[in-house]
Amino acid sequence: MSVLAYDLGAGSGRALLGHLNDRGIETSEIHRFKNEPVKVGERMHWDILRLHHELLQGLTLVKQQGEQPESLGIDSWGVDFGLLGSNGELLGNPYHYRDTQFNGMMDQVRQELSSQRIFERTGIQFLGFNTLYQLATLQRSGSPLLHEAERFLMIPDLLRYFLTGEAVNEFTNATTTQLYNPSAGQWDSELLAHIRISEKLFGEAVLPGTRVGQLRSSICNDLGLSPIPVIAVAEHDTGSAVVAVPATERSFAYLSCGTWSLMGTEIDHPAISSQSLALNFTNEGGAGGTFRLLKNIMGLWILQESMREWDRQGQGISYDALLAQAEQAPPFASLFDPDDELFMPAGDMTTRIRQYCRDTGQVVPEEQGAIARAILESLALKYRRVLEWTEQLSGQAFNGLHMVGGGIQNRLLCQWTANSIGKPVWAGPAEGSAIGNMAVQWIASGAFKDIWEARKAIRDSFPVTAYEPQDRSIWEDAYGRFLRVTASSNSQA
Ligand code: LRH
Repeated sequence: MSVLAYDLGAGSGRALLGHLNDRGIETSEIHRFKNEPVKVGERMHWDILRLHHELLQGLTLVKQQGEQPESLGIDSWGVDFGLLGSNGELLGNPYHYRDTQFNGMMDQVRQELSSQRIFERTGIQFLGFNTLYQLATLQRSGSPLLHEAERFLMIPDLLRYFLTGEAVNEFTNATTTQLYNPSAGQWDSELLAHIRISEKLFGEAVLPGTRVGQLRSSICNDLGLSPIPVIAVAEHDTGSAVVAVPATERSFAYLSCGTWSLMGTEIDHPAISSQSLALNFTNEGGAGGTFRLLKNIMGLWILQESMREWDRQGQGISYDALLAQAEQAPPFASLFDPDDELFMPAGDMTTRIRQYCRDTGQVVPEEQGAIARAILESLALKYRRVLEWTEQLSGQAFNGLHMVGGGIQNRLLCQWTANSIGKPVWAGPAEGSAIGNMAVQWIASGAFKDIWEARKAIRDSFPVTAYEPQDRSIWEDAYGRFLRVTASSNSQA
């Protein structure tokens, strides 16, 4: 029972084959490729055709290994999209959500419609790059794309369309747009009308696990493959990652840890309340009728951008060496709110960290190790804040935190997170999104009854590392300082 999962993250994309047999799930990486945005002038784009090429390359390698997967699925980050014209071809290269052209639009639309109204209709947190504000920007700046567009597809929908010829929207990603009304189970006419985007661009959003065509015959012929069914998985990568959380208890807290840190809990119905709005929590659609009550935290982006900056300056350092230096740097010298808007754009990250520390009267970190330490401690402390909010909003008390995603390879971050929250951290699996992607394919084929059966198989198949909290009183003190320093930071709650 092999399935193929494509998972496109910031930085890299991967094709993984998953085998399900009596011993459980085994995965093997077939293909790994770059997924780097391309800047043209001031605009930042997806290199979408290159990615399509890499997906085909993955299939070629699958074939060379003598495999014939029973199905395939694609997941990637939310909010970004492509538009098709009347001839069914892609119009332009999709924009990347970190493109600065979208800056400021969220405040404008919130003023016009009120936050309550948008939140009541969608349950989605306010992030300046949500599709709602991306589309409003294009409309208000007179983008010619919208004159021509006949169909709106999120990135995994689009890549799936390239593979199958079927243009179909998928539910988990649809909810990330802040244009989908989960109570009504459809795209929100009022919000679309307000930003003057035609409802005709949108199709019914199918649930994760829906079969949406098969690999085009031209691709099968070129590659010598038999037709492969294509499944709309939980195409939002966070949705896939949470499917892969190896929880035993029904109510659990998770942290999907990669470029972004997504922390929250799984719920059955959107929790749309004045408290969730005030804390800027979201209710994203998940697989198996679930929702994710969670909050975005800026995540390892800040560290990754710092490392890219050092590379550009010829001061590149390996991840392992950097973490070793961070461990040696003085503790809690410089704390900041990772979610301050200051840290959202790409570029001179270390300058901005130093500026924040200077402005808040703290030690200004100079060395690479000191900067890395400041980032990781600040993230761990922010995790505590958001975990407390998650408990408050959900009325649950969690006895530990599940961490999944590539960020768990950072053992320092896992340990410091346990120290900060004062509860155990259970880390694994690292390839959360790809494994959740596979799990939904196996649910679709009937190999698993539901996500709980899938989670049991994941628990039995992948190692989970437990981190017990240490140094509690030092971290308690640091948390008090963190709250004071970050009280006036410029973040969405
Ligand atoms: C994580 C993620 C997150 C979104 C962001 C754009 O990869 O999908 O859930 O908010 O990217």
